[in-house]
Amino acid sequence: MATEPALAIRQRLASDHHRPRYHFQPPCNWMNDPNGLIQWNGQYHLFYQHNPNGPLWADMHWGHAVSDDLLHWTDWPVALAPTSGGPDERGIFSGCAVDHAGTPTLIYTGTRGEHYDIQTQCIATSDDGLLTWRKYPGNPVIDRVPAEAGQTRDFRDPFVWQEGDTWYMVVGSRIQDVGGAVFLYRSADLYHWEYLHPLLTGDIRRNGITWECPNFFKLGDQWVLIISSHMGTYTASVIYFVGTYENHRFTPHYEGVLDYGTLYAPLTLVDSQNRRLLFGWLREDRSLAEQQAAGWSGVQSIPRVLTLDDHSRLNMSPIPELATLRGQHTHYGSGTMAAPLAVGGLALDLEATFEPAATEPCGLSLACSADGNKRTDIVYDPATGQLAVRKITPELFDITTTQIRAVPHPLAAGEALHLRILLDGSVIEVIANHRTSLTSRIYPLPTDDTHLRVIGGQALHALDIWEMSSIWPV
Ligand code: DQQ
Repeated sequence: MATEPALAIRQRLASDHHRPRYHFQPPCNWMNDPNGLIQWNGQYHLFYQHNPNGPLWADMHWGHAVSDDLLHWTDWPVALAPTSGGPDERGIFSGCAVDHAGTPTLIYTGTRGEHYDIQTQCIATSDDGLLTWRKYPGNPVIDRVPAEAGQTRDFRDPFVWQEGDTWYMVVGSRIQDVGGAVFLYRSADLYHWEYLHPLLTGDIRRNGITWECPNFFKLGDQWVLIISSHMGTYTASVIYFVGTYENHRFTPHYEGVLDYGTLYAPLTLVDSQNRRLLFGWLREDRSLAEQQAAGWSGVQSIPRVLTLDDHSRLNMSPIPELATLRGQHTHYGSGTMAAPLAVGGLALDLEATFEPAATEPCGLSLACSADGNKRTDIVYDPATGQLAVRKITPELFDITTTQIRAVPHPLAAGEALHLRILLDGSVIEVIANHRTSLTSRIYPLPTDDTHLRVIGGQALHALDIWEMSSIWPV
């Protein structure tokens, strides 16, 4: 199904060392949210917010890629494009996919109006194995925001599931002057929807004005609501709530941050192994002019397997399939490792365990110059209980440039620090102790800065480094 032009474009851009080698992105141009995740006849389908005509956000379509293993993807044709005069004429916004009694069905937000002022929920189906899609002639299936929202615009990103014979949908929105909200609907046939009530409403001061991209699902014996909060900052914008769900009422008892960095608008699916998998859009961290010049923007995270721990915290691990991309392996045991280590390139999977002393920071410096002056530090400070990603560029007076993100990561008494780090060109996914996620992008990234250094080597217990192979046949 891969088309020559797509592969040719990938080949042309492959020498751009900012581009990831083992994370999914389209051949070129803009991508944001993952959409419509579904496994069909064993194959994983990833749809995504896409501008097929340029590297900046505009004119939203749904791009489409297919995979047998969640790692190697084949580009399929664009699945959904705006229809002039239709309810999605201004753009196809985010949504989900379901198996409707054997019919693959996409449920998405159609937008109209110059400022996307009219947002409605629409449906499309496929009868040729998810290749082409036919929009339901009766679209939209939900045509207005519930009156209690007190506003008429923000109403998007349907997430649908089935309980027995009944379908349920949550839609991201807001209640004027109150805060973000997720509205709950019910349907017997997927096409006629009855509004029930807000599933949850936020506090405008704490968690933002508008909630986007809700996901609501059972995990173990609890229910989890994930929302992306449009706060205009990079901090704590993907939030989750864990609680009970009875009589269509959700009562959260725990609130956490899913990612503190550039991961946004995540979407989940359950696969045939009964795993709840999460993909997230890894946003860029460079100017629009640089994105335009590069010809591409946006990356999908490596899918993560979600579980809950005994404290109701969401735990996340990159899919175990990732191990199949691991090549050259280096292992270090405990003890000081002062000298910078030359590692093979900028596509690495790392696991490190530290037993932090009371005061000494520990962690790893990645993408280091040989002299160690230029680098990106991923460092835990036991004195503050904070984990940070800090980019050091000496040219700018030894101070950080693009980013320093320090986030809370409290360790229990006697708990070791575990770091899982996926470095891939300009992408860094950091997950500490399976529960604190801090994704970042590194720009600019000189090609020769491929050393690694341990910070606080005395605390190092074990370090494993794998060089990763590319997922593309170019
Ligand atoms: N992205 C889509 C919206 C969604 C937002 C538009 C989140 O549907 O609310 O591209 O990144």
